[in-house]
Order: sequence, then C-alpha cells, then structure tokens
Amino acid sequence: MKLYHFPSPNPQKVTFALRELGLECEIVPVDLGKGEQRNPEFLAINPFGRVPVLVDGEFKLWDSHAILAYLGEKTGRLWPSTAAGHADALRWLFFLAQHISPPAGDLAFNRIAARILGIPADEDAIARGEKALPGVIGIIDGHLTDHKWMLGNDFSLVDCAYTPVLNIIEKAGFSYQDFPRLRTYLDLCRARSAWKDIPKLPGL
Ligand SMILES: N[C@@H](CCC(=O)N[C@@H](CS)C(=O)NCC(=O)O)C(=O)O
Repeated sequence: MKLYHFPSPNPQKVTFALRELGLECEIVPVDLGKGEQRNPEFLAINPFGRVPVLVDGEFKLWDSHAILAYLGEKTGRLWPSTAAGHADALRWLFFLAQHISPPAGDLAFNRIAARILGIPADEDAIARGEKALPGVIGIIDGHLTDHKWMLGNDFSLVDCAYTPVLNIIEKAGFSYQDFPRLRTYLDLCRARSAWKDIPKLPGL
C-alpha cells in the first residue's frame, strides 16, 4: 500500500490506524506548504486535491474516513463486525466530518496554518469556530460518560479519527476545561505508542 501524506490531522488519522494495525505502507510525501496537492499528477489521483489518499494495488481511495473503513473491513480488526456496530462507527465518523471538523478547521487553519503560511488569520472564522465547538464537543464529552472509547470498551479506528482532530483543536487554543471526560479520553489516546510514533509537525 501507498499513502499520499502530509503530517496534518486528516492523514494522521490514517498513519495512526496503520500503526495500530501494524500494517506496512509506503509514505509518499505531498508538501501542502508548497502546494504540491495542486500538481496535475496528484490531481489525477485525487481531483479534490487533498491528502490522505491510500493506494492499495489498483484501488485508489481518498477521504480519511473512507480509508479507515476500508482498513477496518480489509483487516477485520479495530472495527465492528455487526450491522449495528458498523452503523455506530459510521455515525461517529459522520458526526466528526460534518459537525466537528468544520469548526476545528476554522480554528486550526487561522490560528496555526495561517502563521506557518504567513497569511492573515480570518478572525470571523475563528469566532465562528469558537462558537460552534462547545455544543459538539459537549456531545462527545457526554458520550464518554459511559464509554471508555468512542465505540465502548475497545479502542477502534473511530478513535484513530477523533484523536488528531481533538488534538489540533486543543493546540489551536480551544480549552477543554469544561469537558473533563473528553480531556481524559484525549490523554488516553495520545498515550498510545502508535500515536507517539506517527509523523507530526513541530509542536503539534
Ligand atoms: N474530507 C477529507 C479532507 C481532507 C483534507 O482536508 N486534507 C487537508 C490536510 S489535513 C488537505 O489536504 N488540505 C489541502 C488543501 O486544502 O489544499 C478527508 O477526510 O480526507
């Protein structure tokens, strides 16, 4: 397998999962800082021009959550085996993609990426992110009242999806002070050796 990669949150979901699953994968760097995601060769693999992209033989797959589902189905590990379990995993992945990632992106892009790229931060986007996050983070905090991991007693690929996003939200200055269960959960996720091993940007 090959993974088109930059050490930012969406590709980190996949590198974290690959480490947890103990799968070998060639890493193909795509430097977002240099705009390599817009090179014609890369757009031929992913017309959306974003990482991660997984290539497994003839199969090319972009979108981090689709890749996690593929790895779960392919290996039968860290992934539910029942219809209800699949639906539960998809529910939390859709919730992350649709409701947590957009405000997380508003904060991360304007508080972290803008500084690295040397472009002005969009203060309206920061305010929008800060306003939207408490509601959705509160839902995860409530869910964790009686779940050790997102799907229950066992660590899963859904936790591989949540960790980089919750991590970048915190690095972008959002406080988890009012969300103690989420803070404990995030610490547990970040204490895993697979998370410690994956590529990260300095300080993130
Ligand atoms: N829904 C996609 C989003 C992928 C995405 O936004 N990736 C970012 C890096 S974390 C990217 O490639 N950004 C490049 C750009 O926007 O030009 C996924 O989950 O894979």
